[in-house]
Amino acid sequence: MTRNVRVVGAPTDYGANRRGVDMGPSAIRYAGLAEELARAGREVVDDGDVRAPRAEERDPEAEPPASGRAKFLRETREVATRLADRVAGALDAGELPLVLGGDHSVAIGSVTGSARDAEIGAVWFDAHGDFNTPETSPSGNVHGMPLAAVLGVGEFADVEWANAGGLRAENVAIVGLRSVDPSERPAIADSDVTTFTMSDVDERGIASVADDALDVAAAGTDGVHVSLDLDWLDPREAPGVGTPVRGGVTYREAHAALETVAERDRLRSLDLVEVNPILDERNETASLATELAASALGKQIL
Ligand code: 5AB
Ligand code: MN
Ligand code: MN
Ligand code: MN
Repeated sequence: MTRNVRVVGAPTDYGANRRGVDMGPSAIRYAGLAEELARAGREVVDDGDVRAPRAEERDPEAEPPASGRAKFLRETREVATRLADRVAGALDAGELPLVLGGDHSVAIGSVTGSARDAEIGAVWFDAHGDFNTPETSPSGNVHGMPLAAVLGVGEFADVEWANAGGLRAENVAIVGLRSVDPSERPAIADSDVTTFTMSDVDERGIASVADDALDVAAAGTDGVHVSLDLDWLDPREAPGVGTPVRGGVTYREAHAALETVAERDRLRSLDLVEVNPILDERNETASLATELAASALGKQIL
């Protein structure tokens, strides 16, 4: 199944409350995304960016919304709903949507779009759990909440635009976890998501962990959404991220995991998020993102 790829940028930093990650889509394109995906044998159409509200256009009087301690939830909603329509449209056209973040709050849009007319699973490659809610979040930043949001955890139960109807927690696997907030931990433990920590990667090897994660996401579903937060990798490999955590996967482990995604051939939609070119060194994190996407989309060495 070699579906054409439709690229959609979501240039927002509201979820991270930190400038720079909004330039991720430009940096990833500039790093040669189209050429790299061509090497994976894919036809690529670039759909441009969804419109993200500019900081200058915000009406400070309109805050805070009924969102407790979540910052910029109104802006996040605007981007997510536009993105969800683009992702669903690409899938309707038989294409594979590739979403360029932006901070990880954009995954609310890609996952809800991908799960609009299908039962899906998700593999979350990330140092973090992204399982906070407005109540548990230590920062108020929505990029620490997208998994809780799409699964309707806690106060997100009533936030319809953020809930992904076609995604069940038992089809979600988080891979590479090494930074979980004390307030976030009980929600992960109480949920049916499957977690593979860096200790699991150490003990079992990435190939076996990635294979199990795909089993979880593929079981009984129509396809798998892969959300790749570049802080999943060790900061030595991926310095251009806003919330780096030491002890991440290596360059080779990352490729091996995404090659497993390609081998299993269940990929439905893909995110590349949290690339911050202001913090990067010579655009190498953006470049790495293009390479990893190519591995997930079937690029072969021989
Ligand atoms: B990312 C933290 N848990 O909620 C929080 O990069 C960090 O999308 C979240 O994984 C990191 O603010 C969010 C401390
Ligand atoms: Mn994340
Ligand atoms: Mn992260
Ligand atoms: Mn297996």
